Amino acid sequence: MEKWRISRHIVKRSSTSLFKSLLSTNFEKSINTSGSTYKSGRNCNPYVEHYFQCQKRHFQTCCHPLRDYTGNLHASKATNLEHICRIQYKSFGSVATQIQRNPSFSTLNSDDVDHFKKILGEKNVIQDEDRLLTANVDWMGKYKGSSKLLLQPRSTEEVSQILKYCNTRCLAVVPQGGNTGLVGGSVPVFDEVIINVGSMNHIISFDEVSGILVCEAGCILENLDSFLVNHGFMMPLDLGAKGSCQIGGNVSTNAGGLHFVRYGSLHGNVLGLEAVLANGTVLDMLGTLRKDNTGYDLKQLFIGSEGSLGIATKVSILTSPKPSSKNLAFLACKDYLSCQDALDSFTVYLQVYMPLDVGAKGSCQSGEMYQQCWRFAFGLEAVLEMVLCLTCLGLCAKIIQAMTDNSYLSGSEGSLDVATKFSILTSPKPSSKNQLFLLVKIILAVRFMMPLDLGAKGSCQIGGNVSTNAGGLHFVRYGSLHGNVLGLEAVLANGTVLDMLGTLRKDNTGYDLKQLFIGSEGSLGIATKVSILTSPKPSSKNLAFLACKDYLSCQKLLQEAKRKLGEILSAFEFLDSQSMELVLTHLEGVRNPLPPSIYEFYVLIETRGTDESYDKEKLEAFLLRSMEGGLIADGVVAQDINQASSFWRIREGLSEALVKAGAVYKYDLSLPIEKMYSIVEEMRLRLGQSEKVLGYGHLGDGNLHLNISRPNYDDSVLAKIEPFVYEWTSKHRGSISAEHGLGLMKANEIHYSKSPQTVQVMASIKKLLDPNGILNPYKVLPHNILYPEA
Ligand code: FAD
Ligand code: 2HG
Ligand code: ZN
Repeated sequence: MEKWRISRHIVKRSSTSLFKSLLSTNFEKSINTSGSTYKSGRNCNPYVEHYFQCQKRHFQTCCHPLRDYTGNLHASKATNLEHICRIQYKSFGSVATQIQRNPSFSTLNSDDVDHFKKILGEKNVIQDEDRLLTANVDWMGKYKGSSKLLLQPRSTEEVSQILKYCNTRCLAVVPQGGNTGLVGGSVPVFDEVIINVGSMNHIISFDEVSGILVCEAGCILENLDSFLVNHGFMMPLDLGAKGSCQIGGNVSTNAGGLHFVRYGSLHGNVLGLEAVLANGTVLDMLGTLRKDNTGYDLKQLFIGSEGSLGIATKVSILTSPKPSSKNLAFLACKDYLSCQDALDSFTVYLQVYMPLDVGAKGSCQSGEMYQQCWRFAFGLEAVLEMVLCLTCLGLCAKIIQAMTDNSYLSGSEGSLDVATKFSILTSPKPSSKNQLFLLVKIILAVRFMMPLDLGAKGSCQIGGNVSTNAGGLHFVRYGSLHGNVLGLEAVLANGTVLDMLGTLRKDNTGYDLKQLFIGSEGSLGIATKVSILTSPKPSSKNLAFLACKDYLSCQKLLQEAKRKLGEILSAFEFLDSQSMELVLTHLEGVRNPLPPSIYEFYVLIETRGTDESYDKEKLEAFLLRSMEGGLIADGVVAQDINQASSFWRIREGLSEALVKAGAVYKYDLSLPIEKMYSIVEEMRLRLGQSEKVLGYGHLGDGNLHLNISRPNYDDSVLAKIEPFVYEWTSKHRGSISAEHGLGLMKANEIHYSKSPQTVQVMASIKKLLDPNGILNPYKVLPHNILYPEA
């Protein structure tokens, strides 16, 4: 008999019966028919409600007595100073003796200080001893430098001027954020000039439709989260130091935090970055697009580079809608093996019987207790993840097919199947390695799936997917390959094999070089092995095929779907009437699901979850409300897998239909969602009635596929399309290649989406890795940069 403690009630029963009992009594769902709130659980606990209203956690550990260098030292200064010096002497002395100050660095002089005062003004050039002491010592009081100068720039331009000067004077610098780092990275080792961007703490913009936040690097994480709460969003990142750490510091250390298991790595969530290089060059990579495949994703190199490649000055980040329900369980186990077993069965239980977001509801009775539980950071969902190492790239198509579940639940896959899965997974632990292997294989076959799915899945290879950073149909749910590829093996132009084939979910040891290869289109090396994080296979899927009267309704529907369907929303695709007509004309066997009329727009909404009735209820409630609100003109929900496949065929078959129709001018654009369809309309006006202009794509990702279909290619038509389409996209801060890459077609157009400085750095990287330019020549980079003498 196990002892289970749930809040103040002590319940004694076996784990299985507890699960059953929770299932039957505690986790009943109820839909508030009067409107918007969905409640789930034992009861609506006032403490929990209070918690949601007043969420600030009080982490005493955040308030280091010495950290506030912008203000005065606290009263206990003397005691703390002693403490720090003592620790410093004990712990750091031995390390310091092993490091010699680089003699080529200059020593700060009064002319330098005067110069900085000219750039920053007197008050942002700090020489005050107390404030310097705080900035010289790390959060643990373990590492202490002896810098004589702290600089507080207020803009990117000031950071650039500082670095330009330091570079020419050969003055070493240390970038510093909230100084909460735990590896001695944020403080000087000797007399480096400290540059703290804490004064750059403005929110630049926030888009409530996409959830994209753009801010300066000195913003404190907790402040950003508080700002977002008022808009119904939250930061994807949460960590104990949030009251002090800065977003620039988070990005530079590629911080993981407490919700990594759910929201993933900053490599997936950071959409853009502005960074200043050592020589003062400002690299503007501050895109706000969910998808942008125009060349090397350089910002990825800076994520986790710990201030050694440049100073992050601005960040754009994808935030998440704030969940309306949260639960937390705090459990006791007698030994580590029990922890693993408990995790196994609990995970299976949660996955099979529970929608993910109702987790361990009922276990946590008060906001205070919730906070206490979190201190132990017990990652219940961790075992939901399974790393699949695909060593044979050619197998991708088959693996994607094998792993992509085709079962749309409509009664065809019932409780028997669920029960079977449950019994497989709760079988006693296998005693030999072989059995374990077998079990893992079963789990892979039954429970996991590729995060990527695209129309070309029958032919494309995983190496190609990674090299093009393919997006696909479920990007909205599973995110970018930058977040899902855990490891890569690549062969460089000179034959060197780069083994970056880790299978770790987290690895912050240096520059994440594999990120450079993701989306580099074969121009930096040949990908030979990939390890990829796969997702638990959903046991329930639903698909709705809807008609909307105008583009505005599609946008509003997306906004509502993100809010109301939350974590189960797995695809939001759209096509216009011209696209529908083309598919109906050129693809055999395709029928209009909503006859007899053709509507202006069609939207496909797919949900994926773990609880059939819950997911269905959620989708139906959402559809009903949207219909009543006039966002949906007509619609149908797939009743079985055949119907679902026939709906998907319409969307996925568009590329094929276009090829069958004749010549096609193809553009793959990322644009702010509200602007996305305007380019289609403008193109129609520009080309006139005789040309077929089609708009479709991944609305959920802000990714438009603009296609001009005609019987034959004609240069005079092309001249009307290009460069107009690129100029228009650039003017609206879009990307000229959202997910297909640049290839040969757009190599010379890269400047529409990347700054000249960024293209230069890309060219330097290309030269470093492929000095003779033998890999995929004439692609990706502009010809005048690759072959200046030609
Ligand atoms: P290839 O086409 O063979 O190569 C693409 C690029 O990657 C080339 O530059 C090549 O040199 C390089 N490359 C290939 N393999 C390697 C390797 N092992 N190492 C280094 N470089 C390599 N794309 C999307 O993003 N989303 C979609 O939804 C989508 N749907 C599609 C639907 C259809 C019907 C079709 C025909 C295409 C679609 N695509 C889509 C485009 C295409 O399928 C993707 O770009 C895919 O990722 C390419 O993979 P591949 O194996 O076919 O690569
Ligand atoms: C898709 O989303 C593919 O279907 C292909 O990316 C897009 O052919 C196209 O324009
Ligand atoms: Zn696409």
